[in-house]
Order: sequence, then structure tokens, then C-alpha cells
Amino acid sequence: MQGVHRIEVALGDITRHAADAIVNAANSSLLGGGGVDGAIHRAGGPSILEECRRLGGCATGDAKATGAGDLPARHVIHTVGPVWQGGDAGEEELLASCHRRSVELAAELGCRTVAFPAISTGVYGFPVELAAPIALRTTAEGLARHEAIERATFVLFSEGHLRVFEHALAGLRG
Ligand code: AR6
Repeated sequence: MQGVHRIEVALGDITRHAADAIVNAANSSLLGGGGVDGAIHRAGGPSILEECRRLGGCATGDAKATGAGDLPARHVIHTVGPVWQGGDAGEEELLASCHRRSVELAAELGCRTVAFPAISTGVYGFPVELAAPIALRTTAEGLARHEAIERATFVLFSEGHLRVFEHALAGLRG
């Protein structure tokens, strides 16, 4: 699959990752929360929340960008993943949309590198075995459309998530 060779997976804390843009797994208020969202706002400082207040929220499956405050990144792309409701509520398409919109926005911002967490797989309960192939495939499709983005890195917070993403990436590479 075109684009897939520009994807890598890594274990780590995305707030310490120096990509041009890091993606935040936010909620539709964009006013902060727990998980990776809380970590990004804590590490990035108050300027990110100040900018978020002016964005007027964000629909599930969409993405909006702010600066990155004190983070090593240049931009934060806030996207809102779906809450897992058993799989029949359009969750897969909404998760794909998060990745599609985030890559589009990264390209509009002139980013060459972008880093993603495992959107929706924490508080929102999306099973990571189902989420990983959707996240990777949709990102690869986005990279194929946006040649200027050189690399997308999935920064996973646990060994378990890392293994699932590694396995799914190997499957896509064929
Ligand atoms: N770096 C990378 N990944 C992380 C980090 C980190 N610093 N911290 C957590 N994760 P979650 P969601 C992983 O719950 O499921 C928030 O309250 C985590 O282990 O952060 O999309 C928002 O405001 C998991 O694998 O996001 C929303 O209300 C992944 O990031 C809600 O949670 C996503 O977990 C969104 O839920």
C-alpha cells in the first residue's frame, strides 16, 4: 500500500515527541480532559487551552489545530474520536475520519512529520485490535495523497498497544 512505508510505530510519551505536529485525542468541547489530552495540556501550558477556547469545539471525526505552547512540536492537531458503542454506530468510519482529517490538516500546515496517539482506545473504549488497522490504513492513504509529509509516527503508551500496532503495520506492508 502506497504511503505505508512512511509510517512507523514507537513506544513513548507523545508530549515529548518532536514532530512538526502531534495529534491530540480530544473531546468535542476541546477544553481538555484526562488521558493524552490532559498530558498535552499539562506539558504544553495554558496557551493551548486559550487557543482551543476560540475554536468553538469540534465534531467527532473532525480535527482543528492550535499552536503547541511549550511542547517540542510546532502544532497540536486536536481530533475527536468516537466513543465505542459496540461497533454499529459508525465508529470505524469516524475513527478513519479522524486520521484522514488530521493528515489533511498537517499537510495544510506544511508539516513534514506528524505523530499520533492511539485515538479512542483509552477512555473511549475502542478495542485496539480493531482501531490499529483502521488508524494505520487511513493514515497510509492520507500520506499517499500528501507527498510532502515524510513520516507519520504512532507513539504508543504501552507495550501491549505497541505490539498490536506493530502487528497491524506488518499486515499492511504485506
Ligand atoms: N502519550 C501517548 N499516548 C498516551 C499518553 C501519552 N502521554 N497518555 C495516554 N495515552 P485517551 P480517548 C494513550 O483516553 O480514548 C480524554 O479525557 C492511552 O493509553 O487519552 O480518545 C479526552 O478529553 C490510549 O492508548 O483518549 C476525551 O474526553 C490513547 O492514548 C477522552 O479522553 C488514547 O486514550 C478521549 O478518549
